[in-house]
Amino acid sequence: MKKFNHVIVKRPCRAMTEGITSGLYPGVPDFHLALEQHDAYIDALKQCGVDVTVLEADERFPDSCFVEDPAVLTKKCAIITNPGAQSRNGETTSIEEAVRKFYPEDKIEHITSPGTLEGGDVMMCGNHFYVGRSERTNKEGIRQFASILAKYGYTCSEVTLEEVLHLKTGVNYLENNNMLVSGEFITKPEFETYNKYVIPEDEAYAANCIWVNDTVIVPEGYPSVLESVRSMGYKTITVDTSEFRKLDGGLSCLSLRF
Ligand code: CIR
Repeated sequence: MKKFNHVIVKRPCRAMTEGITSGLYPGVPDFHLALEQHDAYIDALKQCGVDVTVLEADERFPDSCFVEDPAVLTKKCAIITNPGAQSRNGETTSIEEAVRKFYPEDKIEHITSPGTLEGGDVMMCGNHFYVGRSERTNKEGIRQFASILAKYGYTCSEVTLEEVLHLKTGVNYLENNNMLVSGEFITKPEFETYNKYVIPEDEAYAANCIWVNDTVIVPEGYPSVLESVRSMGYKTITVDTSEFRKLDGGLSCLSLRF
């Protein structure tokens, strides 16, 4: 099934060494290795049949390669978010410029203060969107998001989270009713009706895989997740994300797929 035609990514900047980190995966990112890993990520996406728009690095924003957070792109509209992380808030300007090439002006919506929302907290399952209420995404942000989505015929519901940065740090939808769940998301009632694949604790990082047109990109180094995803019948590609992981970034954070 071809669902996505376009992808936007942004090159990592040298300042990524000062990006936000919880310290869960220790170490300072190696910028040159990050660039190589980013190249491989772009290659993997191209193999999934999408065109890839590559935005230039922006040294003003250390975390700006994680383009998933400043926007949510749907079939019918683009929503420019209002990132809850102060140091990331200005990332929206250049993302909006990029998004304008794909969406008409009247289909570009905004989350505004005091609402905050980051795209990593948004998981699209068909026409329904789950939104994590996190340290980055607040109640007012979710209220605005839901009312924007309603205009376009989409529905939305809130998921509480306590243990992880963003919703998609711990749960990801692979289409065909298949969902990868880890940690606090394993027992959430809202995911009961999906075919849940439980991620072992020692491979928790790999809950963040991405489905792109029937191929699933899996982070390198997580054999049991890779095997589970293959057993679901998907073609897989692995990409090493070790340098982004040091900043709590996963595969989904590195692109906007639409
Ligand atoms: C941050 O803390 O904002 C970045 N270091 C990582 C962002 C990861 N993005 C995502 O999960 N969508």
